[in-house]
Amino acid sequence: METAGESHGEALIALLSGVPAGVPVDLEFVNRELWRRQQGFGRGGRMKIETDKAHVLSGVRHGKTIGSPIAIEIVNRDWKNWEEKLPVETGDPSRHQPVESPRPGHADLPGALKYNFPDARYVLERASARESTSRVAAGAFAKLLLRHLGIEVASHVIRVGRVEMNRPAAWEEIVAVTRKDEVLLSCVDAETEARMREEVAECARTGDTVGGVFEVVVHGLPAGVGTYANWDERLDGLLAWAVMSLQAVKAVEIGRGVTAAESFGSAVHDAIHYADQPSERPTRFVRDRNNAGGIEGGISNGENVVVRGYLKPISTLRKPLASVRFDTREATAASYERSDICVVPAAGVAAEAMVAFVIAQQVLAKFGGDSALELKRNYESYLEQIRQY
Ligand code: EPS
Repeated sequence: METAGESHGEALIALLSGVPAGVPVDLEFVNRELWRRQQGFGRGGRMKIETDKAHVLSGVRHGKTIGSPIAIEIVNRDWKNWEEKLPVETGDPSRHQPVESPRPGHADLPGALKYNFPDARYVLERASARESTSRVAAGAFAKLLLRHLGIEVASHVIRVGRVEMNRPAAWEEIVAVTRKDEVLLSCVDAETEARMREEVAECARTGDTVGGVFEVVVHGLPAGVGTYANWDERLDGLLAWAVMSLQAVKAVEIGRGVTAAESFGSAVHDAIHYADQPSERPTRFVRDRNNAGGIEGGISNGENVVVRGYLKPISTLRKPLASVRFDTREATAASYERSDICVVPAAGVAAEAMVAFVIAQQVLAKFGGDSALELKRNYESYLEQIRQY
């Protein structure tokens, strides 16, 4: 997957190769994923301007993938306000809009130093989480491929600032959250969500921002995807990399990885049983809990894969921290530009896309196939193999 585009440029681009031919493409689904990424209590004014829509330029015909690279364009409606400020050609320098003092926590300062920019405008444009729009568009195609095999990916929010959801969420509850037509903080528990809203509302009042934790769950992935054989093929490592690469994610946890470090082995590892009866799962080896988050030894074990992302608070503060002017070196407040207050639900949607992308890549590496038909045949033959094991 490759992405291109600036936050206030003409459009965002996603390019995805390697999707087999014949995967049914539901554009309404792709656009709903983009819509989901734009939602949440605590998003800023930009989301009122944009209505992100996938304009598929290649790789899909008559409602199915054709095996060719898929190119997607998402137009920035805000571009009309930026054409003169951020032209492709030199334009009128008096119309340009420099970012004059770097925001602590953002890419502004290291980016300006690295690329030798006089201010942080170009840094902001590409480091912005608006880039995750392209990932969500490409990730929607990964989800469509996985759905063809009966594998689903969803997310929910388990913490906003100081407010934590302290009960486990059932898969059906998480799916119900993703289907809502009004997105607040994507918490499965209404009472906890109300307290999360209060946390965000307080930031709106004080000019502050707040982070949190989202949880992505993969349902229906069979045992055997990923491997311990090489360090760079471990499924947990690949997922951690993909989710950590999202803007503002500062830690990634697989299953109960964080609390496992402070517990005894007997309280952490998930005992193995053999079920009396077959179920809809291919294997009768089962667990009564899933602290491992569906991955052991870098391989999926047939339980739900559970990946948590820890998000720092957005670094653009309406009441800015101390900074320094790029031009004069004088002390000043950090630049402020229209921003969000809380983006944990949106980050969860972007993380679903990244998780779906990694799982789809690993599924394709294991089962292969140039067409959806061939992929499914290979996949089902493997399911039969582990059913017979
Ligand atoms: C956006 C994410 C945020 C918003 C951006 C849209 O970007 P950043 O990571 O730079 O804080 O601020 O909106 C704007 C740049 C704007 O003009 O309001 C997103 O996820 O789409």
